Amino acid sequence: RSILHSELRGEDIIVVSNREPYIHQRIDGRIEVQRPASGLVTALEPIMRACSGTWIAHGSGTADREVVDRFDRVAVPPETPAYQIRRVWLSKEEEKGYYYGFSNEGLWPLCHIAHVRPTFRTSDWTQYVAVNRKFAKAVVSESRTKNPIVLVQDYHFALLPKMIREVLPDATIITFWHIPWPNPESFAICPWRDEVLEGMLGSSILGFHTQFHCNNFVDTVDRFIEARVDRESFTVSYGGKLTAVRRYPISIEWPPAPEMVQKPVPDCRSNIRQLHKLPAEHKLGVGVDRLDYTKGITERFHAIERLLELNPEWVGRFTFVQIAAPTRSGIEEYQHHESQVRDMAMRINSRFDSNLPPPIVLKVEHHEPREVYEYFRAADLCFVSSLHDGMNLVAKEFVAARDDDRGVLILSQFTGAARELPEALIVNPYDADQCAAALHLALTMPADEQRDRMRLMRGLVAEFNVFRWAGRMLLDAAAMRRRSRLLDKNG
Ligand code: ADQ
Repeated sequence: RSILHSELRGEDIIVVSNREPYIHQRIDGRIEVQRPASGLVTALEPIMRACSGTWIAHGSGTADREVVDRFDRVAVPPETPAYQIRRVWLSKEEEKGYYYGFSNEGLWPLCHIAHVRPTFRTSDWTQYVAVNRKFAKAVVSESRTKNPIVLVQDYHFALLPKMIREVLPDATIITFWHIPWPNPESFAICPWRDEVLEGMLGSSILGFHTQFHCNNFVDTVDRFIEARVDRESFTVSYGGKLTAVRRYPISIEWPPAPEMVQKPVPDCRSNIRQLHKLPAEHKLGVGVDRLDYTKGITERFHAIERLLELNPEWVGRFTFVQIAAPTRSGIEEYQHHESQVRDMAMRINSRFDSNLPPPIVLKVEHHEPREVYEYFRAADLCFVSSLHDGMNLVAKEFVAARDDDRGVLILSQFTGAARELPEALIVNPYDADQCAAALHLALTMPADEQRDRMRLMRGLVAEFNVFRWAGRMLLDAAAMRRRSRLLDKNG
């Protein structure tokens, strides 16, 4: 952190993300400030605090006139202001086309290949272009210099790098794509494929979680646009500008904030069991996800059903608590998915003896991070069964929560995290029998094997924590800037 501080002191740093790091909104007549639970905010906030930069984001929450006027620009964090939020307000039509439409009905399913067909509407695309332009204007007006460092976050802003580059040719633009990048054939169906690629190639550095996603991106560029791809240095040269394509696996804060792990594990175990009226020695599994079809929640439930069919000794002795945060509920596919998940939990529970504790407890609600950690600390196993996931922070959070070196992680092979945590029980979520076998193995795993696996995973998360993720990107950017200053000076 101190290296970052000295490298970046005095630099003009701007972050752009759809989601804001703090939400100011009126609740019962009073303005309240909330901090949304978001890995992205955790990752970038220490940098913003250190560099006093500007964070540009979509102003969400209930924005009445007073909120818009007073909090268009505001210094945060509220208790010790260190950097600025600059909000971009969107109309209902803009939000519908840019956020729900092209971002989440187009690019999200396109990049995840979770067998949900992407929907591409010209009207959504038009709003996506307009909103990217709106954010580009905000970046230009917020930059104090001609060569700011701009950190562009995610698939909501594929066009932004090029738009910024047109006005600020010397900016250092680091774009991080938090979701997977598919193979060229899959990406090719996007009607605005070339525009998206050209937009992203406005970046100086383009980051993905895994080398596999970097390879897919470079293959897609190579296939569809007139760019020079250098596979030795992993750079793309397009329109006289060079983009480095790099792997930066995201992570979580380490050590975890003290309040997350304050309550001793035995207390968490007994509290959560009492809360759900389960006997003291009852086995507990946990899943924590946004209620998103890419997270494989129905496949997870299917595996639990298969476990109980194949190993009936677990009926009434094992309960899986699924914490599912509602998400994107304005989109039909998500409403459909939510009812599918609810129906499946009910159907499975009704198959087994109703006098015994149920196999599945489904909680469709957001929880405070501290509550999530309490479940992690109380559980015998955590099951992450994403059908495709850029990284998956839940897997790393479970590991961070287990300072007792106990608990088993079952992890989908289709997450970025699986490449870093091979000591988890790695599964194919589409294979219910294999997942059921992993559940049984987890429930019967001896303590010393749990400890050996957990220690290796904790070592990895401790070393490659979120500060390293952000730090490596920024240090690469700083080196790039030093090099170009040197070249400028020496002609
Ligand atoms: P997400 O798809 O949102 O992130 P993930 O990485 O698992 O997925 O992060 C979810 C975060 O939300 C975690 O911090 C988790 O604890 C929290 N969360 C989930 N459900 C919750 C609930 N019910 N209540 C409270 N908190 C909850 C995207 C990509 C991922 C990538 C991240 C970061 O899809 O692949 O890992 O960005 O780059």
